[in-house]
Amino acid sequence: VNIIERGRNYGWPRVAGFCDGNYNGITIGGFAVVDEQANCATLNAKEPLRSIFPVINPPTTGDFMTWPTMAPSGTDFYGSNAIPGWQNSLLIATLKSGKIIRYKLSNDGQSIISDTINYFKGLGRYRDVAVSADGLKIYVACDSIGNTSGPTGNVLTTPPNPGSILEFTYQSGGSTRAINQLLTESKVDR
Ligand SMILES: [Ca+2]
Repeated sequence: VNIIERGRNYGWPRVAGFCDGNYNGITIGGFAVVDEQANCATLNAKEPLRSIFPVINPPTTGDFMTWPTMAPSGTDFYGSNAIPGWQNSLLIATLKSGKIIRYKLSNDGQSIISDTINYFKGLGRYRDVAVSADGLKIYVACDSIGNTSGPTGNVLTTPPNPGSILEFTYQSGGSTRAINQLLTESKVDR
């Protein structure tokens, strides 16, 4: 999670997360990261507010589930005051162990002031998240296939709710639950 600034570089695939060297010697996105700190300097890379979570000692082999990053995908901003405590939050969909992550932002939106808060956790691959105009419903687009674009592609397992939009409705005083599968398409745009 980062703040876009003109003229800065955001690193991938020469930098993963912070400029901490944790991917030195690892190939990511088809690019061999020899010296992450040097890449940061060369690129004028801007370090993130939060990194979701490339590990300190990433594995060089193995299937995608051994890679601890949550594989963030689509995001939306929650600006409503409909759900208590949620106003001014960033919502992020993740592809691996599907979940919606919420980060509470500072009033000026320049920093994250919460831990990584998880919702709707399941086995689906969540491609995108959107909020209804009244702030009471959260919509989640699910991937239609399990395949990935990285070196660990060719996952043949079909994820739950393939090609569907899930609707979650906030109920005051209760918990959020998936109550409707609104529509099923042959494929959600990737
Ligand atoms: Ca790093």
